[in-house]
Amino acid sequence: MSDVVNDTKIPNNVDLSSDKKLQRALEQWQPAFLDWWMEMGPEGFQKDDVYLRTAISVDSDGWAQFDHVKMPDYRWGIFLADKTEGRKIGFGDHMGEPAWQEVPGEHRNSLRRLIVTQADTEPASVEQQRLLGQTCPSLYDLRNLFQVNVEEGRHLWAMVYLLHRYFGRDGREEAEALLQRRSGDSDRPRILGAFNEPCNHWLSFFMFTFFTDRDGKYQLLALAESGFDPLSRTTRFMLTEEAHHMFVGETGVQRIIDRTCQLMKDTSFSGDVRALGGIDLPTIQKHLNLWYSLSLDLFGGEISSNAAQYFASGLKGRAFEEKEHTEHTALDQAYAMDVLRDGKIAREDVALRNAMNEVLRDGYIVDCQRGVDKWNKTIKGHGIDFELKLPSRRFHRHVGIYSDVGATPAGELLSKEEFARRRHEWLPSEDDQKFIDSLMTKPVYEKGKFANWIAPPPRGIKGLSVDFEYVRHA
Ligand code: BYC
Ligand code: FE
Ligand code: FE
Repeated sequence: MSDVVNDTKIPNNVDLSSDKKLQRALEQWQPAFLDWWMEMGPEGFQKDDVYLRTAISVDSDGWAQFDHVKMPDYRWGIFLADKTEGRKIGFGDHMGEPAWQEVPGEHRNSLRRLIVTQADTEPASVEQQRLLGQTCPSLYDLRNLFQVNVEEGRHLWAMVYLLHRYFGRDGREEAEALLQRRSGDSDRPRILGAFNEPCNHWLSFFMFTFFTDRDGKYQLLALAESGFDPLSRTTRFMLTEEAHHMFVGETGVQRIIDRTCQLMKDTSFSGDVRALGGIDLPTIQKHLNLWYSLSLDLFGGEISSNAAQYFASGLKGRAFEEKEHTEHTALDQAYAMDVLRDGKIAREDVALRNAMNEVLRDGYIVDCQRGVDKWNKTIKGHGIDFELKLPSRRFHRHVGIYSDVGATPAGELLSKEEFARRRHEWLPSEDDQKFIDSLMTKPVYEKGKFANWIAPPPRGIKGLSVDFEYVRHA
């Protein structure tokens, strides 16, 4: 177990104090990070005491501490999972060689690009969510939002450490730039599409943490296989925190569904659940369609020479590369996928290495379906005849083969024009947005109280009761 230092400016288990130059550089980046947090982090809650989990080590049975803290005082630290002695590169052209402890010169640019892309999503999501506190449905949910936000901040720290430690001057410049781009800003946008989309109400927040944080899970799983050992170790620990983000999304949507179904069985229900202040199931389906399709884009093109090169070089593997695959070169193998030929769908074989984005997306889709099945169980449990469905992977795409055509949720191709015409059958309209905004105008700050459109959770955080004061709002 590597030693944890918690009493310095930057908590860490990477022996930061032994490298004074690095320590100074990171200590200089720290105030810039805090400035960014104050400007772009949760607006209106920086003085509140929030019951937060803080990572303090990578020990499986004691890695986190829970306490009320003010967010600007959160101890954002650098924690790498323990080193596996003698670890070897597990896939690609360098398979069997010792994992790299320093950046190999020939892979420097690719590696930096992967790390910067990963890093950029972390602050982006905080920016997207910065106003949500002002319409929170409860203190419990408010706390969960802030928990996700501070941990995305820590994920940024994890990547910035790699940039500073291993990429010299370029790395320091990239670390600066990470605090300068802004989600949704047309002049200096965040790198990936979904991270520039507005996430301005709680239904979107829960869909985002279910679908978009789950892309995070899969990308991190792929990077955890990396031959670049520090990247592997840091992403392995990030995955520990990620599980809670997806829990927030899955249970958040589930609780909205639960409440909607309750209202639909109320004696005053006359066919319009909106009239009773609930979110109707078709509107939930539309938001599912939106965030699922935006998140599918995050895996990149179906056929990608970048992905092939990342795999060949040993930089980015498949999820569970060691556990779930027996053959690790991915050479001389084909992956059959649907492609577009003359405007029609045709099945074609693609070299497996070039299909790595699609392979990762496949695993992601199966994982998403598991959650959707649980949501449907809730609906069924209420005896209501309605089923939520993941749309086809062709639906509403902006990256890859299907970005040039339109498609229905069932996957039938349409012209772009027809898609635009019918868009609001499948995706949230301005009216839907207005309706949701009208539900979520006021925050609920009373202990144990919940907005009308969401059911309370069955239990609180860390064994505490649901009516615990998770946020002491000044
Ligand atoms: N938006 O070869 P292609 C998370 C660009 S989420 C805009 O198909 P590649 C989190 C691409 O740059 C996880 N542009 O893609 C979640 C390329 O541009 P150039 C984040 C896009 O490179 C919630 C061109 O299209 N981690 O942690 O194989 C809250 C063709 O690209 C997009 C990572 O992403 C897009 N969506 O794969 C907080 C892991 N997609 O070169 C946090 C690191 C592609 O033609 N990144 N393009 O100019 C990667 O592994 C890869 O960069 C990607 C893209 C999978 C994203
Ligand atoms: Fe993250
Ligand atoms: Fe996350």
